[in-house]
Amino acid sequence: MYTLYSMQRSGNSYKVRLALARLGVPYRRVEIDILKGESRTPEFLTMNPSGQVPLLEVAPGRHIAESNAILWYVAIGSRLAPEDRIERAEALQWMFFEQHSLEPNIGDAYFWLCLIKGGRELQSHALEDWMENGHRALRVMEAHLARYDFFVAGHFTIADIALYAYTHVAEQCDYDLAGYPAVRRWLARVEAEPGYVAMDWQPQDLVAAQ
Ligand SMILES: N[C@@H](CCC(=O)N[C@@H](CS)C(=O)NCC(=O)O)C(=O)O
Repeated sequence: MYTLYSMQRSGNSYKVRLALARLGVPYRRVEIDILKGESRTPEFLTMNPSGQVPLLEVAPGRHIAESNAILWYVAIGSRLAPEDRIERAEALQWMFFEQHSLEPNIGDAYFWLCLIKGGRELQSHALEDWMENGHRALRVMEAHLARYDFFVAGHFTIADIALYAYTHVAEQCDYDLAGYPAVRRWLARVEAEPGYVAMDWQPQDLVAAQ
């Protein structure tokens, strides 16, 4: 059985929980509180030198880091991971876009504005850039979703999961989605997918952090 090192309010961790729920794959979840430095202990760094969650143990001593790599690992062989050569490249294209255009802006805004007490004041110098660049990413998504129901392959895939994680919390951290009707319709489509779980959903077998 997989062991997932995850933090409940981490969007990157949520991607993996959402994929595993959709796939119906059972796993042990270890809650890691990054705010208490639990991803920076010597034990954790041995498993993931980046000191970040999510991290998936796929076999004893074999760990995969990076949320979008984990999505590929768990989804290959299912309808969530396109097999067609072009569609696979398109999924990768959107997942790289998520990591360089969406997550560093909306993800950082979410972290500092929603998870860190006093974060707004601490990061006031960065807010303007996060807003400008986050809206730029949302405009790219809006243009695509005005033409297509999902990002790739005409159906729900790991590209949607990757992009959903931080887009669905954007309004909690100052991004007004009123001007993105296609993005809002897509968020609702993702939420209507079978096996959908919300960010605060937890599997039963929680294991205490070591
Ligand atoms: N590119 C990585 C980013 C992972 C990441 O930023 N994780 C955050 C939580 S969302 C973390 O563990 N931060 C703790 C730290 O950097 O000390 C991914 O997609 O998994």
